Amino acid sequence: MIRTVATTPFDGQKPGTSGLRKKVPVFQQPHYVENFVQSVFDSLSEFEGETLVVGGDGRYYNREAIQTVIRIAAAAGFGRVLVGRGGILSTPAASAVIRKHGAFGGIILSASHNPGGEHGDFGIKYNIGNGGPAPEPVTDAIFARSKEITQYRISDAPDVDLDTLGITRVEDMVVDVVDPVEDYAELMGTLFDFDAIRDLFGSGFTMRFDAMSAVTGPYATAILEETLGAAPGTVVHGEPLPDFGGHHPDPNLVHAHDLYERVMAPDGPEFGAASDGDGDRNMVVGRGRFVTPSDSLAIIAANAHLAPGYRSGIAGIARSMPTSGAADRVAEKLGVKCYETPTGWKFFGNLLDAGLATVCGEESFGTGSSHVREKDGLWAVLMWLNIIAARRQGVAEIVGEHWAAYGRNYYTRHDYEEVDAAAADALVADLRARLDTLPGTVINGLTVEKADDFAYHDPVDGSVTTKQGIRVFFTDGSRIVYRLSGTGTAGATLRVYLERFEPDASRHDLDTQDALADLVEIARTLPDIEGRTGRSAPTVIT
Ligand code: VG1
Ligand code: CO
Repeated sequence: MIRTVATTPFDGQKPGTSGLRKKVPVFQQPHYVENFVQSVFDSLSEFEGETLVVGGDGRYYNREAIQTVIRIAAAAGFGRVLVGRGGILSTPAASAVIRKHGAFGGIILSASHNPGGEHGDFGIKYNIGNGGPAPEPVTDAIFARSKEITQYRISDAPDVDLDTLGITRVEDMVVDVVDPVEDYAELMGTLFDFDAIRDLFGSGFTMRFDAMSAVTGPYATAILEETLGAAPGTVVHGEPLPDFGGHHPDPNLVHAHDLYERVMAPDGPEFGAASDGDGDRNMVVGRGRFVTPSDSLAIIAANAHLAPGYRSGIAGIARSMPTSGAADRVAEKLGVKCYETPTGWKFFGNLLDAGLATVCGEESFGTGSSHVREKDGLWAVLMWLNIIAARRQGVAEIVGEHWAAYGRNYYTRHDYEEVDAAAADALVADLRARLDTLPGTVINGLTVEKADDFAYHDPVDGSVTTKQGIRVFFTDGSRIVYRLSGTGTAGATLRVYLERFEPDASRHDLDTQDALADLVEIARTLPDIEGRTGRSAPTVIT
């Protein structure tokens, strides 16, 4: 039976950079999930009888939220729900399933790289029919609806058995529990030269893939070990756990440090990779060389033609504004455009749909392509394996040759996490107020060339998105960017992005923090980070 339940709005159900993210206890409040999901459906139209894809990264509260989504979808009139077995679907796999089955959209339960568990974070994200995150007009409508909601409609059917493949019904709606890996693995097989990668592993190439006890484990095991012949044990922490084993499922030099150390050891594996909570991020490290995400995007773009799915070349590149300019240099050489978008994958969707870009990336360990509408961790890893197999070179050699050909963009990001939100807002507002007076100023020997607040003009739908980050450019080509995170769940996180281009190959082997030391100092003092936030050093440096 379908019941109508009276409810009142909750404050703050505003989707951020990538969906609604809050602490688990917030989501556990009665009506909280129901209100948000009903607000999503109330903001959409003409989905009667259509298919909705549902799945998540397996974190704490995943199964409970999925049951609620299914009951509300049935009451709203969806014809079919495709849900991953065990409630599992990585974010890129959900995108692939939406696209392959022509679904109306999808609901992804994840807080991505944020920690999980009973007191950790949870999240809900709506993706549209192209497989990508809902664009701003849709998320704005969802938020507006959440502030006015007075009732939701829900089936009182019992829980669906999420662990058994096959079809059941909730009211008139079909619920199809599907293998979470199958469609995704098939898609990967069409993009990459699996035979060449199989030969690579067959010749003794060693790898360690750290799934960080998050969603990518089943995908990586099926593809790397079972399909491509990587040695058993190549995938570690391969079982998705509700609390990610108590770790922070963020693949970077801080949270995947163990992987880094192992690959750097002389007797370690030749290649290491890791993925985040929901499987859309990736970290790539070769013996003797960590690859920054910005470099990874550039190198993938320059070598994509080596993979069968991209043999005819790429139409264009897109990168988020804070991502380094390394990809721009590749685009220039290839004679294609490089688009600069605000942070968050939702801004790539239009460019990909319009065929303007093929490869996209963000400095935050995200790379992907037109095969789905999300960033895709395992895709990036397979692309690297394909490139390594085709070039018969190791990661360090490939990166070294890339820098020699294009120059090196030294790059680092300094995060100040959980700072006082008002202080962070004031810091940014103050920088914004100084934009006009900064040009010409000399700080620590560097001269400010220009400064602005990044605004994006979408070339496809003409929409304008303002206030996407304060940029300070220096006359020597260096750049500092300041922006506030839109994915945190406590206080504010100030992100400071630093970059300097170095054309001289004899200076390509410096330590990144050393190479950028003067810029780091300027970045700290220009807005007086310590005075305003009480922090003398960043929480996380990547
Ligand atoms: C961060 C990253 C951004 C990424 C987003 C979602 O956002 O900076 O590049 O798209 O996370 O990634 P923010 O607003 O906190 O800087 V994920 O893997 O958390 O979906
Ligand atoms: Co993620």
